[in-house]
Amino acid sequence: RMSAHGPQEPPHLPALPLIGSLLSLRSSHPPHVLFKELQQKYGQTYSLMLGSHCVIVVNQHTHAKEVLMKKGKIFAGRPRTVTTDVLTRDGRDIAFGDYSAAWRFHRKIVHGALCMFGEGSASIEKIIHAQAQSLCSVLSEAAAAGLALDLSPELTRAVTNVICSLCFSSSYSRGDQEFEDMLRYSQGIVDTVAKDSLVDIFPWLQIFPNADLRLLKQCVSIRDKLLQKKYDEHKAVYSDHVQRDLLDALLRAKRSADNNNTAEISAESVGLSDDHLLMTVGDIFGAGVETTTTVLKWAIAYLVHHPEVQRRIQEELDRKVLRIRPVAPLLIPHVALSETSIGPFTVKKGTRVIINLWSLHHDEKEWKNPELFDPARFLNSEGTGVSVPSSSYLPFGAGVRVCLGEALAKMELFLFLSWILQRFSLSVPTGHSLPSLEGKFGVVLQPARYKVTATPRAGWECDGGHVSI
Ligand code: HEM
Ligand code: PLO
Repeated sequence: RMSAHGPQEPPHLPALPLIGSLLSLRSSHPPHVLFKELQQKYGQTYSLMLGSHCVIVVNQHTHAKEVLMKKGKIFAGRPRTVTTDVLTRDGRDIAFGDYSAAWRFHRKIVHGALCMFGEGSASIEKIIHAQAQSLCSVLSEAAAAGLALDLSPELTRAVTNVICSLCFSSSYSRGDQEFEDMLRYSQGIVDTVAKDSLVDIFPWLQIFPNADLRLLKQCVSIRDKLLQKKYDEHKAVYSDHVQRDLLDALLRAKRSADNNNTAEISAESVGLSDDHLLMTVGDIFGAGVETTTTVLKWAIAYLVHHPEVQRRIQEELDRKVLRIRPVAPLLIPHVALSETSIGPFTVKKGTRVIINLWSLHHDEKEWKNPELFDPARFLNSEGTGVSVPSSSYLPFGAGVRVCLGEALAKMELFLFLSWILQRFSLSVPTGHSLPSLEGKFGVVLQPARYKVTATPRAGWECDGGHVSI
């Protein structure tokens, strides 16, 4: 498909006015799977119309890296959509906000705040340890009672408490009403947000229904009340001399911009309005909960399917699960900020680009037996260290829009899984079937609910949580 005749248009799905390429997108598969299949007919990089928007779909890693890394700044834009505008007060956040001075500034503050937790008594590692310990004691209780257990609520609480410590210096105990409310609104947001940019265009999900928008607005308003409460509490005790968490770091940046009220750096122009601060902390809180929890649930589902792997588990489990079930199979759509190209193909300004991570991670040319769960493919030939066997692997994206939580997420996945697997063997409860590995496509790819039996391993029978290290 390479051409010697200079720049050319990418292969295009048939399109009609108004409905765009809708007719070619009818399928019973979720979009990442359908986009992978369409390669057979249109090649690895092709374009289509979603309504009136031109979208390029990239299914291959060299083009993906050109978009994310080599031309990262050109493709750093984000589309504006009705639902993400509702969630983020018109894009005043990091993840769904367009490329701007405010976006750059907020990434910097978050990065700095997360680095601040590197060492010392409040270090991220210590916070995770404490949560892992309390998670394992809950598992012990269930194990002692011989119960089949849905790990989801306790995993979520452990992961939430880590990000809560980092954002707000707070945590939730079991049965906390605010925590229960958070779970409910967050699932409501996951089920509805970003559907209008992508999912609602697909006929089997119907045109984005009003009931969804109503639910989204309801959930966002509950979330905003929670964020506002944390914000007010922080403002009330704020001091320039102590920085406990991310929210303090954001407040400090705002104070110094407010004091330094020169024309160039007013609070609104660098994005330090109350709205911006709330939306940034909302992003980190939301991403901190939904992503890591989802990967842990996938990991455990696969380990229940593969007891032999469970026995052989070593380090860096995160990498291994992240290939087979990427949390964000289509990343977040990118937008070309100026006219450019991808490989031999011309790209007009304003074109949306979808990187299909699903295709990259299931590319038969790069991965032998892509649907096989085989963590050993990430080990070197001696089995002593980690090596990535293919460059078609980008679970956190890459370039200027790379995930901000990569280091945190890897630390959580490694510590939580190690703690659990050191102490327990996980298996299907008698009479239950194996967890489904299919996944429900949304802003994150979530596994269906399942139960497991946790059996304490030899030497850990007494009390899984209370150990000295
Ligand atoms: C963006 C993956 C955990 C914060 C992203 C993107 C991916 C991703 C694929 C989109 C990149 C793009 O659009 O090109 C993951 C995975 C995680 C994880 C697989 C867990 C296993 C986290 C955590 C945080 C976080 C724990 C919170 C600290 C963010 C933010 C963005 C982002 C703020 C938006 C960056 C931007 O648009 O500039 N992540 N993430 N993520 N992630 Fe994560
Ligand atoms: C999850 C539900 C929360 O209530 C709000 C929220 C904020 C940030 C989003 C996150 C949700 C889903 C996962 C996202 C994250 C920003 C980056 C991350 C989209 C919607 C990924 C994986 O790209």
